[in-house]
Amino acid sequence: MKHIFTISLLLLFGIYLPAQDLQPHNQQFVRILPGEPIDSIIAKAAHVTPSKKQLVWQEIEFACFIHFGVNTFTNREWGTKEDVRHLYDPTQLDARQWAKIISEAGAKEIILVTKHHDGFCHWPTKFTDYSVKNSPWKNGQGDLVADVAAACKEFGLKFGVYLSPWDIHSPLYGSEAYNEFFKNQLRELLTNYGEIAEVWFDGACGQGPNGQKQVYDWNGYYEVIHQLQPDAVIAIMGPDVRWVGTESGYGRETEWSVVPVSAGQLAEIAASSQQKDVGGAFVPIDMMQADLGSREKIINAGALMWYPAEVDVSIRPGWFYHESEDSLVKSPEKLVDIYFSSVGRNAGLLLNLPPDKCGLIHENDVKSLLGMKAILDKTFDKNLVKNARIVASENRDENRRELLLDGDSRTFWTTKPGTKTATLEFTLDNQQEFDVLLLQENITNGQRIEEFSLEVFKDGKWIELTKGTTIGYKRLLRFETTTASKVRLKIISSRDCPELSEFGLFKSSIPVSNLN
Ligand code: FUL
Repeated sequence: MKHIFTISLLLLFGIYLPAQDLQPHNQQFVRILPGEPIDSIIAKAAHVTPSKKQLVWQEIEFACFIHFGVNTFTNREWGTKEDVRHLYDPTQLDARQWAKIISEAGAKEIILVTKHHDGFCHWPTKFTDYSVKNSPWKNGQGDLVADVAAACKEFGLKFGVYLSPWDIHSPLYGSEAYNEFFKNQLRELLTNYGEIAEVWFDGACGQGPNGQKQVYDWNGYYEVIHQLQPDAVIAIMGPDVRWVGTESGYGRETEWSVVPVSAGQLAEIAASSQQKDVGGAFVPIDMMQADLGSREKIINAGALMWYPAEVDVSIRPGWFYHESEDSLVKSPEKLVDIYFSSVGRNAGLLLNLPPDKCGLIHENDVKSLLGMKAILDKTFDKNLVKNARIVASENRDENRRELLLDGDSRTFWTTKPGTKTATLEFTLDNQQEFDVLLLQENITNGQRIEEFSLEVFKDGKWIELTKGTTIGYKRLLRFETTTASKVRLKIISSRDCPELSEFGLFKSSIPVSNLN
């Protein structure tokens, strides 16, 4: 009896029975006990892992946002309650042009703004007349959501929807009826347009037409998504993907996908992961803090969860198209810098392209985007260590170290159980010139590495070239161009056995000093 009681207590508090050597299990959420020893907390943190859909999302790496709407025609960033549907009349709108360029740029997903804060709907919704069906575009016969969904399918892209909870137009806004209206809109989007990979909820919550603010039924919104598109991640105001904290395009140098959440939020977390009732919006942490997941942060947590970062940024200063910004499109070099500082810092990149009044992505934007792609393709064309001989300080399995160079982020090298530091020496057939380091961790078993450095062997001694903290799904570091035939990666600190899936050295196709 006493045993049963102890076992249920242990299970209740997320302690794992000593089936084998007290190793924590991999899971997306884990509780921390009051007074739990630090080593045990760190071991748990090392085994917090992405859900299946979070993993699929992470591997997308690069997605594009499309902000197009009545604001495109009124030249505004945020609409007003003024009815401007008569202005929505793109003459050459071509969602295929968007998808073609976006897939050529190497992105894997489009997230379309289906309704911004102004309330104008880009599909012929049954629930309001403030939509494309009452605009001049295609004499009210158009459906932008259907066009983009079809174009994504044609070009092999995933499709996501942004639906603004804040609605300046709806007379229902500020009442319980609005939540029903919003859920009905979600149901239309999640039923009629095929597979949806991501639902993006904005945090903005302003006043509606009556000056009222809405109390959002987040729980109800999540339920609709879980029911209709269980594989879709819910981003920003949701449990699967977090906002990186700025709209600058730059993630943190130390970016943990395992973050602390307070004990008070445990019930909500458990419920949301099981797709049950949750209370408020799922925003467990202040996403603007500089440090989210260091040891100091996690040892005081009530629980830990896998909650990866998304970096959203526009190719222009604004999210919507403004002719006055045609000369302010970010350069290819700037976009490359953003890529290195988002995808290369363990985050997903969501780059916004705002189509112009004709309904096309402007030529300046296309030029920059494809310019970025050309630089990245040339840079990452050849892993210069591809045929290197590898000597590891320790291998769990002799053959596995070759997996570091196989281009597959799900195969990995690791150390023997218990070993948390390591060195990996790569010897090349001849001298190579390089200035970019690529590292990937096998996140299917968690994010663990806390500190590493890269050294080159020159004039009979090892010299440090660069160093970093977190790796996660992907880490890219640039440094002064160096020529060498022998390099060494040092894993200085890790929360459990380091599991590295990829190692690469490249030569940037543009000077590394000239990237801003
Ligand atoms: C913000 C919105 O207010 C902006 O207009 C834009 O949609 C951006 C992605 O999110 O919160």
